[in-house]
Amino acid sequence: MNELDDLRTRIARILEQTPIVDIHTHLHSAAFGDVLLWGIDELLTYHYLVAEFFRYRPEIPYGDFWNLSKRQQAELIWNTIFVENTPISEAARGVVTTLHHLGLETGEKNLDKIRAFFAGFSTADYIDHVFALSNVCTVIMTNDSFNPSEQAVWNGGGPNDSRFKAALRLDPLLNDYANCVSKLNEQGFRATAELGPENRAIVREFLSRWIDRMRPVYMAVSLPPSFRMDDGSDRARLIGECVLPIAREHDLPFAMMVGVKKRVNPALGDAGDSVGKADSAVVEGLCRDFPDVRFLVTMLSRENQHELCVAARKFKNLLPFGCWWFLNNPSIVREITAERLELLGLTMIPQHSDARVLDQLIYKWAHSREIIADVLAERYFNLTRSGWVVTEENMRRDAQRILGGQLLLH
Ligand code: FIX
Ligand code: ZN
Repeated sequence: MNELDDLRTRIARILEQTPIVDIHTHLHSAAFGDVLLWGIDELLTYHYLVAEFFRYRPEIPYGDFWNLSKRQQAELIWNTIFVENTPISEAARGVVTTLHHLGLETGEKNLDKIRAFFAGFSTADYIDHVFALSNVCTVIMTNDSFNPSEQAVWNGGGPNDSRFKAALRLDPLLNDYANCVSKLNEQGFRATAELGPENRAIVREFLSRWIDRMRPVYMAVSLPPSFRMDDGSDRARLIGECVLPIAREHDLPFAMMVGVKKRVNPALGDAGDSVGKADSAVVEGLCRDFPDVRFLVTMLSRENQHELCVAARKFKNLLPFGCWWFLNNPSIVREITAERLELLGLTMIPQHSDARVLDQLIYKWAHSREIIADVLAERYFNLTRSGWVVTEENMRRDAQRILGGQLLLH
């Protein structure tokens, strides 16, 4: 085995042994009940696979598919992508990786036999099993303060599972304020459509109230490619005069996920969102104008990645994270991780899973650890060729920094 292969083997083992803090997921603890998705039928009906299914079966009307039960949808997707074709896409391979890591015989094509395996677990036991298999120690949820079922859990004391931490997600408030006013009123906040000084104070109070209740790791919002702060929009005013002052007051990072075009094909539901190149100057402007706020930023367009790295070199309060959504594919994760290490060293968070189904922690982190290990090995190898000594302890420290939450969780 040559030196690079040896390094790759060693760093891969270290990454496997490094407990992951997964900084963006759509997972919820068991306290949230059915909101937590897990098992083979949920894996197969993941919206990534729904989009791919319709490419194999374009003759099926969207409505006919959506009228099927979840089990029937899963059977259709299983037969189409996994039996009649080869599960070669990243989302499809992910299901195979997951079944393999769970110890199932991936040659088994009988879906009911696979279902029987999952039927043997309680939700609580399966959470423990998946966290152990994936070596994820903490997941940060996506929490919607306007969702009645979420409100019930938070009003009842919260997730009561330290592995699940909150993120206060602000999409309805920031991206559709006009339709959010009534929801604010329902919670006792006498907001109105006009964003005058009094109303902005009410929104700040709303944010503080939910921060006190959720104790979130950060506040977050997804933003379109057209996102601007100088367009006089409700969103710009709410971010500049409510969210960022509150972020400063509570010393909370603000996570901006920039570049999503919502529902370009509404018939696909969650699978109907797309991507567009955003203006990274807007991110730079916010980092410049709010130097005492920490910004977590991920951008959806591959074309924005290099600019985001350069922006992070200019602003120490900018922390790039993850290879989001359509970027979470080995060929692109490799490219992005390499340019981040080259431009930012260890001052970035290379990945998050965005898992919507608990079991996805297994494959998303197995696939990402493999790529990150490859790229890190090359960086270490280049150092050793110049006589630098890279010890196991160094590699463990570095892995902890970029994957163990050191950059985010104090
Ligand atoms: O805005 C988001 O958090 C996105 O990650 C989701 O809306 C998206 O559907 C997703 O799960 C991508 O992986
Ligand atoms: Zn997400």
